[in-house]
Amino acid sequence: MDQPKAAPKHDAPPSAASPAGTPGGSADASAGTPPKADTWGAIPTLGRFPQLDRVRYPHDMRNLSVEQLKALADELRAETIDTVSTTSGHLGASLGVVELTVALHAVFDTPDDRVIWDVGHQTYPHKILTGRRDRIRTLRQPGGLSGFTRRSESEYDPFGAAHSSTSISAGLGMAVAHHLRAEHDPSYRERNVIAVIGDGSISAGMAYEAMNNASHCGPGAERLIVILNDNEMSIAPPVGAMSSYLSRLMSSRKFLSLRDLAAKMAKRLPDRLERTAKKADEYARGIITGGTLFEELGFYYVGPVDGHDMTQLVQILRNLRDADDLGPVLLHVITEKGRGYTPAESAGDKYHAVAKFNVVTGEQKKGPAGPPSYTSVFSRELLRQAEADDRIVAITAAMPSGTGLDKFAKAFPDRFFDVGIAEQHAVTFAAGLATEGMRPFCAIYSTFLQRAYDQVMHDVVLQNLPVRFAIDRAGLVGADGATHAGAFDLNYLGCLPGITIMAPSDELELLNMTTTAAAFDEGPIALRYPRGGGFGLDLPAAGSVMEIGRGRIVREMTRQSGPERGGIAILSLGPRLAEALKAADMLAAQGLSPTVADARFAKPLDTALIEQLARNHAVLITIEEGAPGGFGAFVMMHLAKTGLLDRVRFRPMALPDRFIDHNTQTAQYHEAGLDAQAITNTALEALGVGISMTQPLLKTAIGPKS
Ligand SMILES: Cc1ncc(C[n+]2csc(CCOP(=O)(O)OP(=O)(O)O)c2C)c(N)n1
Repeated sequence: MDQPKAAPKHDAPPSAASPAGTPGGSADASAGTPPKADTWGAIPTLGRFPQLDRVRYPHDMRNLSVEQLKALADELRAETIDTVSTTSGHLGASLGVVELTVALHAVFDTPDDRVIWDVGHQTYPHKILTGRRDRIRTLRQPGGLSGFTRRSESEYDPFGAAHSSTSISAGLGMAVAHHLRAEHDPSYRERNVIAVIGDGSISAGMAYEAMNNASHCGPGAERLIVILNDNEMSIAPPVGAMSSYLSRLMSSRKFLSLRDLAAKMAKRLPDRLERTAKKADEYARGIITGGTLFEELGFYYVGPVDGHDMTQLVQILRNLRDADDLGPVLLHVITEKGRGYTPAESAGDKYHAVAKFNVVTGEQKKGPAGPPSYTSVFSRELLRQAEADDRIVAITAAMPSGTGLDKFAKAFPDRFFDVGIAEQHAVTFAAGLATEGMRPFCAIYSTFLQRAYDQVMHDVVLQNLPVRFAIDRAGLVGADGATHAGAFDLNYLGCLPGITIMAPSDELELLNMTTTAAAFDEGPIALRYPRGGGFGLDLPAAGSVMEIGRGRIVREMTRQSGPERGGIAILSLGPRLAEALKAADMLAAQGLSPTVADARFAKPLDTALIEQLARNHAVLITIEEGAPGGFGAFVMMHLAKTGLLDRVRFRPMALPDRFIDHNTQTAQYHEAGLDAQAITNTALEALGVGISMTQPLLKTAIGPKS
């Protein structure tokens, strides 16, 4: 592969800011002075980490010795810990790749060479080394850096991520594109493409689709280096045959030795020597014993390698960079999640995702004790149902604790299935279970269920199989941002014929909807509920079965505003009901008395309720925690078909037609225009009165649409 050029082509920072690492500059980092920039001086740890202070961009590292890189890694780790202690976030994965991050940026010519991080949750050290240290403490904060990779954030993020297992496909596309471009433009330099993927993420089908294609994809693909970051952890301990295979691969071999490295250079040696070295290479790589799965897929397998040994890492990466014709490479690197921070290393979850914490003790800050989460209410009721009904089974795609199914797993290990990061398989597996009379609950976050859309349509809904979709994290989700927002499930499910879709307005409703789903055998049924806590309602010991497709009036208009119909109706789907009720109070303060209804079902619609609201009110507002084209659109369609749209002033309120960045959930909904004030404004505007009006409304203002 190409040697990296002396100077990167990208828009490099001023060399004055990085004297030690300036291409051609002194290899003695101690000769440099810390960079100065507008916000650089605001870094709270500046001065504490001498080696790190000299690295603002990767080219500042390219002349460092291995010893200096080791020192840099130690400081980078400390900076990462210090940062996440104040921001919260994905700590464990980031700590595991500190050495790998340093070695990659030291050896490869980033950003011209592309480093793609799968999921992107392990990129805090990468962000610190790629010009973002001065903003790293804005990570996941409003207006701050994203918790994942993002093309718009940095040229060092060649591919945006957050959903797993995309890196090999994207990297392959880039490698092939580089080749095609170079063919037509001799001045275009082909680049190395490195995809770093975890042992959890490599369990997903998409990774295999990419590997299956890589060695047959044509010229360019040979520049792809897949680095399998094997820490024997996903969020939970990884599951499945692939995970066992990797463990066997790891334990059956010693870490790659220097002899193996020499063998990698075999092609450059004279013939006889080449043969001997090649033999050693084959032996070391296990080809004699049948090779690895990756070799069978056409990859040049190298490993396993100690991912915390900087000396080895740098040597191996250099060799891979400089070798010309290995084909697509798979470098198997063994790392430890949470490495170098005792509280993380000793925690069961390796601090995969942490709240703000005390650096000395590792103790995480607990938020104020709030009401139980929707997740926990679902989990508790499902357990109760499963105790009484042994046909109930639960499926998660690598998210046992996030979905609350960890408790189910403990109570009913035989009826619990963690299928790995494999949402597509999870859905069709559930379909198979349903064909044989089981009652599967497939608990998947709204955003990740997007992966399994065809399976939902083709394998479940088309066959009318009673799979229960427990769709957690529906709506806006806060600090994880747009990649994780559950914004689209009402749209992508709502258009499927025959599916039932429920959305609880509070935790009591969720309890009853879980009970309803358990009892519902007539076809596919989904319940979508949000991230976070409910309202602290007293919950009965058991839920009750609801009538399918029947909403409820929560607050009835008390005063008819005119001789005919008049007034406002707000029809809410999901937990925006609380905001609708607040809006009703705000409107009441202005002399209006809206009707507020809870739709409960996005499908089938409660058409009787909708028609009643449209007939008896001048204004009908719908509100939902989803993108345009969901519940409001279904209601509008019904109104249009029945002619009621001609009579009522209909105002659908949904998320705006753009992605909402990370922020608190409350701020996100405010930005989206879906809070009580926005509902109030919408109502007043629909009535045709000024929103600043404080006097009680005139009867004429709330008469029917002319
Ligand atoms: C499609 C999809 N499903 C689920 C997730 C949630 N998720 C985020 S990280 C992660 C575990 C990844 O494990 P691994 O690749 O081994 O990386 P590690 O965190 O161990 O470094 C999961 C399941 C996701 N990001 N994308």
